[in-house]
Amino acid sequence: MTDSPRLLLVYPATHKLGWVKRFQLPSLSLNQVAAATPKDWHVTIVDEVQEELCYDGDYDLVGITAMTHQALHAYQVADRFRERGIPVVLGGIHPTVLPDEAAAHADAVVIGEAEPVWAELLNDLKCGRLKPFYRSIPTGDRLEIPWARREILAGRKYLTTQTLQASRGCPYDCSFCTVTPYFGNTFRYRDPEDILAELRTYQGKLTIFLDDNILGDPQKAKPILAGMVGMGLRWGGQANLRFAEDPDMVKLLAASGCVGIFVGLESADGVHANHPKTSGRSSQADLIKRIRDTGVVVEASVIFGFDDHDLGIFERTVRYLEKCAPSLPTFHILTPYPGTSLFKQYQQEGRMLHTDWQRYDHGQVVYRPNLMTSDQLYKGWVEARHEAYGWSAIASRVLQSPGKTINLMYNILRRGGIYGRNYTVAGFHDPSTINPAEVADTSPLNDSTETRKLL
Ligand code: B12
Ligand code: SF4
Repeated sequence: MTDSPRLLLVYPATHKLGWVKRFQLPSLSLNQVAAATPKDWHVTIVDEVQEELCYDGDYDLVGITAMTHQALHAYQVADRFRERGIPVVLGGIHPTVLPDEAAAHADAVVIGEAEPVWAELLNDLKCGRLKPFYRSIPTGDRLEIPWARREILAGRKYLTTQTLQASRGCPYDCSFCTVTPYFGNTFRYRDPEDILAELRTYQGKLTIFLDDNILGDPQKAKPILAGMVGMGLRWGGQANLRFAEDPDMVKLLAASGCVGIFVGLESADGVHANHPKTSGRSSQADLIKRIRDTGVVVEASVIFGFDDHDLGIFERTVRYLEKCAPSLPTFHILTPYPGTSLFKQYQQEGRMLHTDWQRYDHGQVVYRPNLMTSDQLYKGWVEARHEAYGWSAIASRVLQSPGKTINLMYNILRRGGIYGRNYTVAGFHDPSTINPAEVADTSPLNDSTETRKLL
């Protein structure tokens, strides 16, 4: 290893994006790894969404991040560097939930958050005693992490490089979500002063909080929002709708410079509707209206495919969303990700169709739904999106919001994405390409020794 060792961090891309790539965010996952790297290392980040990855560079270590849909490509990238004798570390949500699988393509796997174990791993590498697994387990209610190294991204064309997290973890433990089992069942917040000090260094206005639920603990979120009042930032993030039960919180949200908030409604009706995380005393429609009326754009997400969803769910959801009138409705197909309790349940019931991870992206059906076929689920999702982004539905939503021009613009952009997508691309969604024999492939996943230790 040279005096100034060289680290390459890779964000794998699964498909090419056109001009839309200018509206993407850089990988905070990799930037936080960069920030946790001792200063004697030279760090390069390559984001395949934005640029070509060159495989013949001279590196002492390559680190690759992966969500589930990126995992197979991440393994290809890892294999190519390892063929050249360059050690590879895999980290991120997918290697965290399936570390044994990832270990077949890596010299080491980081299970969980990098910060507590990264310096030790780099030191072990220097000493030639790299271990196969480094595990960090979230504890306590404080989050102490270094500021992301945004200077590494200088000159790159992203929507903004001003992304950060105020908190990690979430106690709600939704059956379809990977966050609680792996990032902790409490909200761990950073010291508000540290967050505000970081925000004061920002040069531009647009800022995105990448927390799972930035307003999840209102007592902890309020000092952060109060400190942001007057900073002139325009920020977005995601949260659960419940915060809007408190009218003061909604006012503070708008005053702090929030321009858009993403909330999960989950389901228009049935078992997954009115989950305690989304609502309590007031209806979801009232809560959405309360936020929207302050001028903050509300993007509300629903999921299709829960076990109590029958064929009527698509129509009922579209009508329900007309009533709630979020600025932007978003539709997802239920995706049981590995590591979730839903995945385990469906696997035990023999309902997982395959483990082609590239298809685990909320836009394809990877399991057998209960009250409809997978094809009906897919078609219902396509049709609901088309209906919700028809011109009359857009007009009705936009007319109910202040900031009509900006709302119209967002809706037209989203409509372009929905109507412009070719849903018949071979292999994109074609249940006939799924080999039922692959169902058996899912069974060893729960036997992963590393996964068992983590759970
Ligand atoms: C920001 C975000 C995005 C951004 C990513 C932008 C970018 N360039 O990174 C965008 C909007 C593009 C996105 C898209 C999607 N996302 Co997303 N996203 C998130 C979110 C909210 C935060 C991720 C983040 O940046 N966290 C901050 C960093 C610092 O934390 P971190 O990623 O956990 O990284 C730490 C450790 O994991 C580890 N680590 C991570 N990588 C590496 C690498 C190495 C080498 C090492 C050592 C360590 C390490 O160290 C880091 C520091 O502690 C997470 C929720 C979550 N809690 O993870 C969902 C999440 C990752 N997304 C998810 C999903 C499903 C998606 C979509 C598929 C959803 C969809 N269809 O709309 C799409 C994929 C679109 C596509 N085709 O690419 C799921 C992933 C589930 C899974 N098993 O894969 C999550 C977990 C949300 C959830 N609640 O389930 N997402
Ligand atoms: S509230 Fe959101 S982040 Fe929390 S467990 Fe549920 S889906 Fe995941």
